[in-house]
Amino acid sequence: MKSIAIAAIAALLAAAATPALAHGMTEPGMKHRGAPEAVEDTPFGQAGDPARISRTIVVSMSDRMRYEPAEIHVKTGETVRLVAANHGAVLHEMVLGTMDELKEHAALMKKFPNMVHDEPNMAHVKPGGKEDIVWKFTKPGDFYFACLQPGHFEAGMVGKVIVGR
Ligand SMILES: [Cu+2]
Repeated sequence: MKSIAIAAIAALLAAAATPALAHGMTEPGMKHRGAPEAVEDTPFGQAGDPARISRTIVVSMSDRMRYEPAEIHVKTGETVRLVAANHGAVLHEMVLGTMDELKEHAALMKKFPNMVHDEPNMAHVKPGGKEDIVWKFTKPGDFYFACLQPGHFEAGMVGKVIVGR
């Protein structure tokens, strides 16, 4: 009787684990955008709870198409407030993602320069302005942030987030 119950639970767990696994191995072209309801987990983490911020990291952006710092180290599970500060004279952005996703997005921005979207993983910052991204890094790995204003990413406006275990 007990072993039957355990087997049933194991089967349930296996069934529950399968979609999570499939989700982890994101296929190119699979989108994780525009779900305002629950907190959406992405391959690079999820929108963070502002009440659980462990650190604030200011990242300055300039018309030299660079971020300072260009490399950020966080721990898995850490929620940080990234403050994107624009010290340039033109609009800059900080968009978090995987390299594949950012490249895809940059190509799309070239085709549709007026495409407007606002998601928790991005900040669009006017000259002289500041904007926050509160983000929880849920998985270890190397992730990136980039400015997707046409030409900026290609000019090297990209930074790296290294999420350690
Ligand atoms: Cu830019």
